[in-house]
Amino acid sequence: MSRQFIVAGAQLGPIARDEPRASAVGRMCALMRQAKNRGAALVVFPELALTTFFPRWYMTDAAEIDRWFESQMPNADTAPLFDLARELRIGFHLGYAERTPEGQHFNTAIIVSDTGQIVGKYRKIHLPGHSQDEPWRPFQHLEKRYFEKGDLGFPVFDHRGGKLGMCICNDRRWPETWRVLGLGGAELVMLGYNTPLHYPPAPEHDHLQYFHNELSIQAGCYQNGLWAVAVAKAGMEEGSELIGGSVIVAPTGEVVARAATNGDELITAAVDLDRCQEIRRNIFNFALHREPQDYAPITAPKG
Ligand code: ING
Repeated sequence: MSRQFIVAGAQLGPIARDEPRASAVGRMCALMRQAKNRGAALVVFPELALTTFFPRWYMTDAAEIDRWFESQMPNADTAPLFDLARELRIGFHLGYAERTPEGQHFNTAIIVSDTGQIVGKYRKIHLPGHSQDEPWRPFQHLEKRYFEKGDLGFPVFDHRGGKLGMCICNDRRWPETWRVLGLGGAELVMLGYNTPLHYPPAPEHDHLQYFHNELSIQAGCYQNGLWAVAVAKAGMEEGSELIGGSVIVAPTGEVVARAATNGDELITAAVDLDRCQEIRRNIFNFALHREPQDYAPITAPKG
């Protein structure tokens, strides 16, 4: 299996609150066909790609909350995406809200093979925002209310002759995310995000959201010698402006593809997984240069 292939990032524009999952899936199928036409072997869809970003609203009714979650994957709404992947022979990454049979709720992402099999799962660990209604905010960010912290760690999956990892949105801001994936041997990290332009606790940073997005991903790639495909749900969604700026970043930290709109848009790049070694054998040769005996505070318990 060639370790050189084309990856695609399928950025999505807004998904309306009342937009059926079938509509979002239809938009993703169109982007998957585009990706195949451009020779892509893998297409990355955003975080929570099936619905509007529902943590922007305060809800108390369990049934109302559960309507935003998937109890099975694939299911009737997402089957067309899995079927198309199998028909076109293209793999994909999908972010969605997962409700387990035991009733747990996670912000989840999966890797699906080009035969339509789920070959990897990740559950978001860094949950931003808050858990109680905060009426002072123009919109809520209640991920701590609706999701549990992920319980799968930062796994790395052997797939397509390489080592693929995932993270989700806020995870990308934390260097620990990238280092744990790097230590796991990840060569390509796929991630989706829903990032509001306005950050109510620090509005003086609003103009920096695109910069912080790229800064986080470029640093993660360079400091761990890995590729990243980072894909936005973007645009004005139910009154909340979400940043676009989907990017594909090389192990050198260079941005090799970037979205130009805030709508449904495909970006692609040629990836050579062997290029990770330019970094991992040299400047960030973990075996030679890391000094974990001096890093204890990083994993010391909080408080
Ligand atoms: N969204 C945002 C993110 O980390 C956020 C939350 C926005 C944090 C702006 C800081 C600044 O990109 C999600 N879904 O994590």
